[in-house]
Order: sequence, then structure tokens, then C-alpha cells
Amino acid sequence: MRTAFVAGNWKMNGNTDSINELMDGLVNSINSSSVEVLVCPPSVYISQVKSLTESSKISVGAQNVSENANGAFTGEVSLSMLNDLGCEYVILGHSERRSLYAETDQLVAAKFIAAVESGVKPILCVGETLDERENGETLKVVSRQLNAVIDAAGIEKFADAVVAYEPVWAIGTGKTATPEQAQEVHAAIRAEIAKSDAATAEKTRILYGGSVNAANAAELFANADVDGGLVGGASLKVNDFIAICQAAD
Ligand code: G2H
Repeated sequence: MRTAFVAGNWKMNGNTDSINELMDGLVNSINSSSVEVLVCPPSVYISQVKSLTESSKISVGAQNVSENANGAFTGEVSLSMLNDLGCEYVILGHSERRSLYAETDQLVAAKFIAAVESGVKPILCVGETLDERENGETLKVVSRQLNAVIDAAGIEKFADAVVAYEPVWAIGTGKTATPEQAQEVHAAIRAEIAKSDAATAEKTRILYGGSVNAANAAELFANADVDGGLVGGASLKVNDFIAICQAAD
């Protein structure tokens, strides 16, 4: 069976004091061994968060990484740096990276391959825009984004990967996919992975992301193919994030 997984994506929020306060609340309350809990702070705060999680069950991840190993790439952060800081996961292909920073399927695939080869587990984000959903293209878009990575990386590189379905129209908007909409796409993602390897498909955690909160988490996570959540805004509120982690338990 798949272990439930809840990841907090803090995006570009927080400062030293607010992070100390948030982590203080989380480390004392998150101790279930049946839910894997991850927080993804901005890169400059990874060391701080890592030291605050040392004696806890919370893992630390990054929100993005360079596909390049090192060198003259001003402003970028490498996988060896994430490894050095003790990052276990990296979020890749988030819709904000795709839409605001022009990340293509090919670039996301290159980052995915580099992450797996460095021993940092990727959380691959896929999801359709509102136009694409209204045009009936949801499954086509999600399959394209997923297969771009499967084709470039090879299915064997999905052994420790996590997939996050994040409908763009639900991100930070307060609009959440219904449990039925989420389940439909999650099942399609699993079926798509199964075309390459059934055992990998059965094993891969597929998270839902997009305005997950303390009130809607339980009904989303109750679906057979929803293995947890990638949580943005609500992951910055200590009680809400704890409640979401409990809903996945
Ligand atoms: C989607 C999600 C976190 P939010 O971006 O990845 O953010 O929960 O604020 O919609």
C-alpha cells in the first residue's frame, strides 16, 4: 500500500521569525508514522528549516532546482546544493514555474532526470488550465506533461517519484476540484503510468494540489487514487496544516 503524503509548498513566503514560529508548532504535533510530511521552504531558508526538523518526522524539500550541475548560472540552485543541505525532495514543473518562468515539458524532464540521478526525489506537477478543462482537454494535457517526462527519463526513474495533480484553475483561487474531478484525473494519471509499468503505477503516490484546506482535505484524500496533497496557502497556517496532515492519516 502507498503511504499517505502531505507536502507544504510555502512558495515565496516567510522570514526567519515566521518560520521559527511555524516549525515550532509543526514539529510538536506531526508525529504519525502513517503519513509522510514534507515542507518546502524558499531555498534560502532550507538550512534553517532542516535544523528545526532534526528530531522530528518532517522532511525538507525544495520548490525548484537547476537542471545544470554547477557553473555560471547566476541565481540558480543546484542538486548537489540541495543534497548538501539534506533535501529529500524537489517540486518540479509547478504551474507557476511553467507559466511565469516559461518552463517547458522538456525542461521539466531534464530537471526530473537530474534530480533522480542526484538522489533527490522529484514531485512532478501536472495540471490543466481553465480553458483546457472547458475545452475537454484535461486528460490530454496531463498525459502530455506526464509522458514528456516518462519518455525522456524512462519509467525506471519513477521508482521514488511522486506526481502532483494541480489543476491551474484551482491554485490559490479558493476553487477546489471536486473529489470526483480529482479522482477522475488521478485514476487517469495512474493508468497512464501503468501503460509503461503496472507495478510502478501501483506504487506511485499521486497528490492533489489546488486550494487544499482543513475543511476539504478529508473528502479529497478519501478517494482511492488520491494519496495526499500538495498544499500551498494552508501550509503556512500551523493549525490548518496539522489538520490537513491528520486528514491524510
Ligand atoms: C498549488 C498549491 C500548492 P494552493 O500551487 O502547490 O497552492 O494550495 O495555495 O492553491
